[in-house]
Amino acid sequence: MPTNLPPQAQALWVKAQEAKTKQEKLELLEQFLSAIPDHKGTEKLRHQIRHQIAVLKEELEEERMRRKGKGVSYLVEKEGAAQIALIGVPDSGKTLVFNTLTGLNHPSTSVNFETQRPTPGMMVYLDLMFQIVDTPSIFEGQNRFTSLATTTARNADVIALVIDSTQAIEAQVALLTSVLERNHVFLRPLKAQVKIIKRATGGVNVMATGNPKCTNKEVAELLRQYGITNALVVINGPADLDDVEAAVLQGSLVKPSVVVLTKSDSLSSQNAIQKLEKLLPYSPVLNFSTNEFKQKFGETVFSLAQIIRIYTKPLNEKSRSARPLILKKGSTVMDVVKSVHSKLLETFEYARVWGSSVKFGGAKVGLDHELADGDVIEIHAR
Ligand SMILES: Nc1nc2c(ncn2[C@@H]2O[C@H](COP(=O)(O)OP(=O)(O)OP(=O)(O)O)[C@@H](O)[C@H]2O)c(=O)[nH]1
Ligand SMILES: [Mg+2]
Repeated sequence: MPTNLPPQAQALWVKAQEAKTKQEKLELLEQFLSAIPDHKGTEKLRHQIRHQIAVLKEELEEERMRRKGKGVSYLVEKEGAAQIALIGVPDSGKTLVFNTLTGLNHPSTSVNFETQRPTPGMMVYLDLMFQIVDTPSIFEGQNRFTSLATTTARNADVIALVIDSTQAIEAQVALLTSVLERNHVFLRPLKAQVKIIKRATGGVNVMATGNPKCTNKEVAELLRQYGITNALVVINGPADLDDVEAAVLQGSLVKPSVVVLTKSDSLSSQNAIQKLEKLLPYSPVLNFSTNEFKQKFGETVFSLAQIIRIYTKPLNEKSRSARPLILKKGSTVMDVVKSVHSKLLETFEYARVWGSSVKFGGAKVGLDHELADGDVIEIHAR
């Protein structure tokens, strides 16, 4: 059963989403929180809103400090082909892994809580760069370090769980996944996925596959209660109205992840790896203590980030660009044309492509041709 919020609470939530400033949003969320009825069905929602309030307060405090010229921003702006957050419990070896990948030399000793804020560095892989973000340790209870780490993870393209083989493995996995899930980040496909894409017009349309447990009419009605009158709702799997409401209120994310097993120089690592593969069936496990670690990490992250490299070749030139464009897997010629110049779409005639997406080098293709990693493209326009 959905949380059945009173109309007054729903109205406050809608207003909070439309707030122009963080301060305004904070005040509205506080009002929303006190308008949520206090019963078992709303427990998760109240917890989540309390967390949102805590994060907003933290961000406002940080902005105040920054204005005074103190402190720096904690949100690491994305650079490179993908951003990877390293998270783990105290002393699990995050900073040592970070140093190995980036070639930097940040303090990594047995002192607990050494890393105090998210810190970025770049890693070279093939002809592209990944941004690696080291984070403060995650530990039990609401605390500033854990919230800095989870905020970083929520923003990243790929999450790397750094697991210490000398500490209890189940407990580390349980803590990290529960903290992430509390922040609506999931490392596994959800049994039912609901995606809400807001639009300017067209009413509420529902596209459902896999026997949803609610009708289109109920979904449209629920969204209307939250002030959403135009949206495409994509439902996969046996979602009920609760799942739809969670998607409206929380924006759940499913993130690709990889496990890095540290401090496992010995042969006993096989045992730990098997355990981890069982606990986290969607995360490949890499052993930090092997010589191929860095190469393997690059390969794994490249594949998890679902990206492709496309090289452009100017007309009448023999060689392609040295640096690739980074695009999402499944991108087409149209995506390249748009990323080169927005006006180019109007004069586009055809493209020639060399690489694995075509049968022969220099094949002529149109805008909807799907490209593959490593393709070279030459654009012909009028
Ligand atoms: N032998 C060995 N030691 C490791 C390994 N990984 C980490 N260590 C050691 O474990 C200690 C802690 O490593 P850090 O990299 O500081 O761990 P952290 O997770 O960044 O810890 P905090 O930032 O303090 O939360 C250091 O003394 C490292 O040298 C490993 O794979 N093998
Ligand atoms: Mg550290």
